[in-house]
Amino acid sequence: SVAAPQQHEPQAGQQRDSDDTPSLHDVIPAPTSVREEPGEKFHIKWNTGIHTPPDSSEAVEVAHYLQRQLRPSTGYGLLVNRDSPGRNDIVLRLDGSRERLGESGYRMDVDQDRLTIHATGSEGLFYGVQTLRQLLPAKAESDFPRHGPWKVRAGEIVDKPRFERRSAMLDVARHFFEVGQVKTYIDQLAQYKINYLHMHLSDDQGWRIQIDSWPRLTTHGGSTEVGGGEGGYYTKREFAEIVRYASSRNITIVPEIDMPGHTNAALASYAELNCDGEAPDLYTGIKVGFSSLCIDKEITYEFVDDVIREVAAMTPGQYLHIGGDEAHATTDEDYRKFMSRVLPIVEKYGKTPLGWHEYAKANPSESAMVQYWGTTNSNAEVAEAAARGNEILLSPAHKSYLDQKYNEDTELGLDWAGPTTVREAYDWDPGGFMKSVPESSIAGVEAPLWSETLTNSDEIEFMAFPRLPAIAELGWSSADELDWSSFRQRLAKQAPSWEEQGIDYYRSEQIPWS
Ligand code: TNX
Repeated sequence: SVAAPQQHEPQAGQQRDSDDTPSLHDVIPAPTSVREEPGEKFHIKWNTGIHTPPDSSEAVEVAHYLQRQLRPSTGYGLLVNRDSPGRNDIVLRLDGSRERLGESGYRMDVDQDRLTIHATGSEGLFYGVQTLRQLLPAKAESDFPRHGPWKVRAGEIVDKPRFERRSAMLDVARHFFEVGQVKTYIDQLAQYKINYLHMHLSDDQGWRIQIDSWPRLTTHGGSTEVGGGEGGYYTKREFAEIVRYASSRNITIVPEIDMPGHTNAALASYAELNCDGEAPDLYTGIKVGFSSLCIDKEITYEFVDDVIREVAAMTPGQYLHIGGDEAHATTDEDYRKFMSRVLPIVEKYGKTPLGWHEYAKANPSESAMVQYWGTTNSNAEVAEAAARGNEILLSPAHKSYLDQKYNEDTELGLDWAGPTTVREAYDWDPGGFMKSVPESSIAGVEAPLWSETLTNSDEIEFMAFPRLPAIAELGWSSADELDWSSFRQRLAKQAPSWEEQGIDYYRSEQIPWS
C-alpha cells in the first residue's frame, strides 16, 4: 500500500498555498469550459458553512456528503445552513440553466467571498462537489487533521457529460469482494463521475447473490473462488446496502447474471439444471466457455424466471444484465432459442435487458442495450443492432479492460487483449470508434475489471489506477477536450490525492509523476 505522507508543520513565513492550490484546469474528467481568474482565491475557513436551498432534501444530502468529506482533514464543522448564505460559504443552488447544464451538469462560480455550485438537480450538485474536491490541495483528502490553508482558485467552470452512461464493472465471481471492498471501489469511481457500476455476480467459479427460491446457488455455488479460496456471497440485505451506498454517490448498480454459459457454479449446485442430470464439481480454474444451462429442459426457464424475478426485485435501476458472452458450449441455434425465451422474462419483470454483444444475434427488442467487448472497431452484428435502434455500450477489451496487464512485466492481470498502456486506454474517441455505429447510438463507455488474478482492494486499485480515470474522461468530456498531452499532465497531479486516500496505483512511465 502507498504510505500516507507525514503531516508537515508549515514553517513560519512560508507561503505554501501557491504551490498546492490546484489550477481550475487540472480537473479529471476535463470540464466543458474553464475560466480561471489569476490572483483571487476562495478560502474555506473555520466559519465556512454549506448553504443549501431550504426545500430540497436531495441538496441537503449532497451538503452532508461534502461535509463528511472535508471534516476530517480540515477539522472544521462546515455546518449545513438553509438561511441566507454568509461570507466564506460554499453555496449549493438548484437554479442552474437546464438548457446549458441538462440533468447532470453544474456551474461552479468561485470568487473571494463565496464558492457557488449551480445545478438543475442533486446529480449536478454532486458532480460539482467532486470537482471541488480536486480543486483543493490533496491533503484535503486526508482522514486526519491537516493544516490549511484551504484555498480554491477563483473563476468559473461549466460542465456536463458527453455520454449518459459512464460505467465500471467489477467481477465479484472469480474472486469475491466483501461489501466494504465494493464500497471502497464505489467511492473511487464516484470521484471521476462514473454513474453505473455493473456487478458480475455469477460465473463458473461462484454465485454471489442470495436467491431465496434456489438457496444452494450461494451455500454451495458461492462457497469457493478462483484458486480454491472460500468465496462468499451477498445476502439480500448486503446487496441492498451496496445499492443504497452506490445511489448515495449517484451510481446505479447493474446486476449481471451471466447465462447460458459461465454457469458452472449454478450447474454444480443443482443437478437438475444439467442435461444429463448430474452436477459437475465446483470450478476454481480460469478457463472460459465450457459450461451451459440445458437449453431443452423446461426447468431451465423456471430457474431463470425465479432468478430474474428476485434479482429484478433487488434492483431499483432500469437495466438487468444477462451476460450471454462466450457461450462456446451452446450451439448457435440453442443460444438463440435460449435468448428468445429469456429476453421476455427480463421485460416481464419490468427491466430492460443489457447483454454482452453476442446476444445481439438473438434480436433483442430495440430498447435493449448491447455491450461491445471486442478488440476491433468493427462488428457487423453490433452495427446491425445499432441500426435496429439498440443503444451500444462500449467496452472494447484492448482499450477499456482494466484487468489487462500494463506491459508484459505486470505481475497482475491477463494479457489476451493487451497489454494496455495508459495511453492506449485513453487514446480513442468513443463517438467515432466503431465503424457503422453513429455517435447517436452510443450510450457510453464501461471499464470492466475481471478478477481472475485479483484478490484484494490493493490489487483492484493497482489495475484501475490510472486507467479508470482515462475511461472516465472518455465518457464525460467532450470530444474536443480529449487530448493525451493535457491528460497525462493532469493525471500526474492526481497522484498526491490517491496517496492521501491510500489508493494503490501503477506509476506508468508515460505519466510525468512528481
Ligand atoms: C473475457 S469479455 C470474458 C470474461 C473474462 C475476461 C478476462 C467477456 C465478456 N468475457 O469471462 O473474465 O475475458 O479478461
